[in-house]
Amino acid sequence: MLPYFCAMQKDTQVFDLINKELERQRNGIELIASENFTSLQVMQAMGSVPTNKYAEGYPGKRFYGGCEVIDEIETLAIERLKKIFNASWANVQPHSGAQANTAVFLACLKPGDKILGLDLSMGGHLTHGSPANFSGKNYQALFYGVKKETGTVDYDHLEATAQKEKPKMIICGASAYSRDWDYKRIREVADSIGALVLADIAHPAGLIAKGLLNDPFEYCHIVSSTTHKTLRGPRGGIIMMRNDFDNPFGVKDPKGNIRPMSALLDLAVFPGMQGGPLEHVIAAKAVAFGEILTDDYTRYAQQIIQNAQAMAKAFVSKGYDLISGGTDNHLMLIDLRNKNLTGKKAQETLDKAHITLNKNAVPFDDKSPFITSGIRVGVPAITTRGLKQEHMQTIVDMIDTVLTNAGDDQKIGVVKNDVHEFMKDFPLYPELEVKETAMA
Ligand code: DSN
Repeated sequence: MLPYFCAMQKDTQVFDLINKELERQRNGIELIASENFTSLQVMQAMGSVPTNKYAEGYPGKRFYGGCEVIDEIETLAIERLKKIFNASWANVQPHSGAQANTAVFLACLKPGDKILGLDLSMGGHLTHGSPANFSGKNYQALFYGVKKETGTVDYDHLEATAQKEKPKMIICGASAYSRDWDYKRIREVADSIGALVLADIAHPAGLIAKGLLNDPFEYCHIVSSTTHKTLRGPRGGIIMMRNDFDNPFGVKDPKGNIRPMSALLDLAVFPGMQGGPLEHVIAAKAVAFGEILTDDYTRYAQQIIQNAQAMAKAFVSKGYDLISGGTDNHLMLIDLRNKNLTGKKAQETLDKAHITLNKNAVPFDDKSPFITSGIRVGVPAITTRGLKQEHMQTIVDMIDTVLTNAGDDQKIGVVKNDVHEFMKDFPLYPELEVKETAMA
């Protein structure tokens, strides 16, 4: 024990709560599309000594001494990430996906420039221009949507808006969209007006990494992502490019020099909008990237798609209205209006049975974002736990029983017990012990 830690006892208050959270994760069925379970070694790296180190700057160019090992860690993370996506440049320092997008905007645009993204109410993301977010406050945000008849991106509308408004940047990517993207078409539109294309692949990144979805790097100038969704790493963000290029809009570095995009992006992350990087998280990112480069992860990504398709089919067979009729990726968006339920009610009722998902606006929703008409269901986390396509029907049956008996706590209680029994066959972190007291 170090001298100044002597007075400290183990903080049972906090660790009991952490144990309770472990039990919650173990017992339940986790269907939040943006969540996953990292490996133990990813968590070990996250809870490790690089958390003690300041390392402002980049490998070989730090503002602090003693960064030689940190440099090796960060370089390893960068090199592994570049290999995964066949990228030529990457920045692993963004603390989150929102930070990654903030840096891209800072590097590429001037305040007041026009951007064009998928409407949040149609499946887009806050950082793609929502008025509540920096992206909608500092930039002039325009939106495209999905077609009412098909639920798929309305590329004609995107193109018409782009031609009329001439945004400087077109953003593709979503947080609640179950179909693949036509990056080629978006790039053609962008080229016709001299715009940049940012692909935010936070959700499907793991599937893209393994070639199971279209490759955004072929057509999009810049690609951002989180690392904790399908990529199954620690919570964090990343920015990548396959080909570097000079910023076409004359954005300069702090010294007034025109620089390649890679340099401007690095400067935008630090010192532009972050200080010291979270090197313990970067170490955990490196571990996760190493896992993604394995064949085991390839099989995992393939299983995600098989599970999502089996689950979508099971929902459709029970009369659920899936936006776009199905899925190409890891998630599905369900309109519950034909079941006379709101998203809020569904989420809260399923929570009682320890089935966790989130309410979500559906395209052309008539309810507020706090109520919503839909739910978003994703399979990355249950796939990590080892569930296969043959288990998807069981889960949909349990969800359906809960939703069709929303007022019947006794029936929901029975499902909750079934959920616990079912998930015992898919142990989560068996290496971690839970104290009796925390299980009460
Ligand atoms: N909050 C994330 C999601 O659930 O998709 C997006 O940032």
